[in-house]
Amino acid sequence: MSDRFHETVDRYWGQFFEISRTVHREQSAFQHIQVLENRLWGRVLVLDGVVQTTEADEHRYHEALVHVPLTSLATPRRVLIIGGGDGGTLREVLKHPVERVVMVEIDGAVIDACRTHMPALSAGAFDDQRVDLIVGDGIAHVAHSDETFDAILVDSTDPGDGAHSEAPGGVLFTDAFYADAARRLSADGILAAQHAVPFLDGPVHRAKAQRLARAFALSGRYEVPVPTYTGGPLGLGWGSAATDPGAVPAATLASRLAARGLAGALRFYSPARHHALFALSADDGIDP
Ligand code: AG3
Repeated sequence: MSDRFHETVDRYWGQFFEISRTVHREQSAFQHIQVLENRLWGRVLVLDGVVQTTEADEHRYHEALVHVPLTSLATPRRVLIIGGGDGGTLREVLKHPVERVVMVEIDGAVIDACRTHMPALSAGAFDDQRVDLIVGDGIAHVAHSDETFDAILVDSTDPGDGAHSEAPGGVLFTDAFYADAARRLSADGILAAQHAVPFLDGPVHRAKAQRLARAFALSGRYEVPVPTYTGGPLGLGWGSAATDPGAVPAATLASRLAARGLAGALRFYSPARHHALFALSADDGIDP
């Protein structure tokens, strides 16, 4: 029998992958990094035992994290990515007519592993002239930089509070971080952040939503179905002083996509999908 990788995201339940090949395995200064190969999903990035992204379904997550906020904005010019070491978020951001993207990833080893072993994720994005790549602490950057951005995208490991509270992503979800991030946004700018799987991790997701509500005049959440994230759709949170991404009319989204050369060019995201992602049910672990 071939080797199996068992995910450790939940204590009581999970998933396994047949490993056709272990491509890379390393303990970095921050976390355990694996790139595995599976016949169904292609290469799989695993950090501290949790599946982060696979070649076959990564586009769903990255398109939802990026195109929901960026298509909700009339003129997104400057974007800050916190995390995102695999490059998928950066690749999607660069499809918009942005002028500058600052990406702050704490673990250079993730960037190197993904550029080498999962090059389709970044697809050359790290070489784009518009990109300023910083290997460093995103929290410190947001606290100390005085640059403002039209969008801030938090593409991290899970927010924690449970089995993975020690993960480097956990510290990105404090009141202080969101307050600093709110100061770094332009007047109509939007922050979007991954917030783990609500059905499995309801209390964590609810706590993050409450923090967003304290830091931003407008805030809310949406969800994206990604097959290799177990336990139901992945939750995302958003915050803004002035733009509600769930309330932008489909016709506006469609004309922006067309003006940016993106109509029909994306695999998952569309104006209809945009609004579908905001249609939440009461049983997702959030609403008591
Ligand atoms: N970051 C989000 C991974 C979420 C996994 N969590 C889970 N299955 N509970 C992905 C990084 C991709 N750029």
